[in-house]
Amino acid sequence: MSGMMGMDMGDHVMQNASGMQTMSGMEHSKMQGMNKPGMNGMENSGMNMSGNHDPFYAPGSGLTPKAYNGGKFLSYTDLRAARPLYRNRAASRTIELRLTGNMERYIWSINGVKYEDADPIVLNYGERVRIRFINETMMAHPMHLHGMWSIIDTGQGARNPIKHTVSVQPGTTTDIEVEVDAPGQWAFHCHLSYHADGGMFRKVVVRGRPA
Ligand SMILES: [Cu+2]
Repeated sequence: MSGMMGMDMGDHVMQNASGMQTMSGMEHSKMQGMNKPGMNGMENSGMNMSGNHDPFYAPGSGLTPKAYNGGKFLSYTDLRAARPLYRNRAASRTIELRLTGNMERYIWSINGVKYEDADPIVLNYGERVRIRFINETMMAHPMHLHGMWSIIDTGQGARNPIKHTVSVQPGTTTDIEVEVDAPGQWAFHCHLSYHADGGMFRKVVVRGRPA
């Protein structure tokens, strides 16, 4: 993995994958424009102001699909809820989930901890939380939270798209929000079965219930 990471993603992400460096939330939010070699110089400036970069794919990674024959490649930025499912409100907190692993050793985890060693993620009934996926690996991870909807933040407020499973592309950061409206215990995992089985899996416990 270190070879691939060094080639395609640069030291910035590699350091994080090894757990040697902790970044602030603000720095994380800037990661999507910073994680390839050659981004340290002039070309970095204005990356997100150019208007034609899709934030759900790492710029310059070579991993953004292209549409041919005059077609348009669609992404989450093209989705829009037909009608709002929830009222639009701010999340009360952010839970950061780094999608971590090692492709050579085929180890998969969240925040560097595999399922069997991890504590459950505790949510409170009635709250709205933001979940920030930071994909530090070179694979896409389709993350599936059972029991509740994943609202992808594409900047459309109440019209943000609502999904069961959210694919987080390599080297990118993707924010979702969750209206915690389902008491009980839920699975939360990468939907590649061999990743889930390897440890990219969490139990979510929703405390409380409707009054
Ligand atoms: Cu995965």
